[in-house]
Amino acid sequence: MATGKIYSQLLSLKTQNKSGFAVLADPDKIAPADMQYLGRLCNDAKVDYLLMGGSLLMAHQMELCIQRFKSESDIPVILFPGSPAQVTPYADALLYLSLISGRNPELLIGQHVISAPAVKASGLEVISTGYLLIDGGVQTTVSYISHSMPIPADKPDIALSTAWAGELQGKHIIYMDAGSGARRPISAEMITRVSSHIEIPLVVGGGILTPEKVYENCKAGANLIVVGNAIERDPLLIRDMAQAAREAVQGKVKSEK
Ligand code: 1GP
Repeated sequence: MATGKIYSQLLSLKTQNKSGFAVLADPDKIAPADMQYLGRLCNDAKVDYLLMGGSLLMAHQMELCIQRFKSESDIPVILFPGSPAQVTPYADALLYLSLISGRNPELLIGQHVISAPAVKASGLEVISTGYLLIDGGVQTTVSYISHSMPIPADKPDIALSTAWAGELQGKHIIYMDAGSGARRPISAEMITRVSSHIEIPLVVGGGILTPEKVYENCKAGANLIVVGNAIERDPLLIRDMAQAAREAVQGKVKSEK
């Protein structure tokens, strides 16, 4: 039963045609010492969530990173785990990902069985997530690691059918990801096709580099935009990107009048 605080916020973004903005931090790429600075930047920009996770987790610094961030910020931390080893009660919520665009049973159910006891014991808000990998023009780490083929970028109907299947199975949200470092982010056309036909919130990420693209994706129907790489390169983008997500909402309201 999905009744947690963060899920309620995401649902109300969906029902009000609004969008939020989340920063993705990969503990393999950011030093715990930089998490306080990131926390202050996220506070100033009024970012909605910090997502934490990575495909590899070589550095084993996830908990320290979360603690440092939380020492500066009350912004909720949501785990976006690359493996069950990344589940930690230090966060607020967990995207319980099922890679429904792939056909790898380990990522559809196997890893979930392994991680279920730890997830139940964690006390985290669990957000069951239908995760769709979309072709971003380059083989991404997640596609390689997951042994799964992404959905072709020019097949919005396959994305929609997959999202519908996730919704019918009871997933709480759909997350469409072109993969970190994607050369081509997900098209506005695909976002609109999926968003306008599902009742649950839609998260979009992968290869988003500019506030303009954030704005376009929000207008197209994304309820939460996730950006990692571009912000690692230029943390000062956070402010304009978060603002673009908020402004896109006003654009929608205006165009509806
Ligand atoms: C989150 O994988 C994305 O969905 C993040 O992608 O690092 O390319 O922003 P970027």
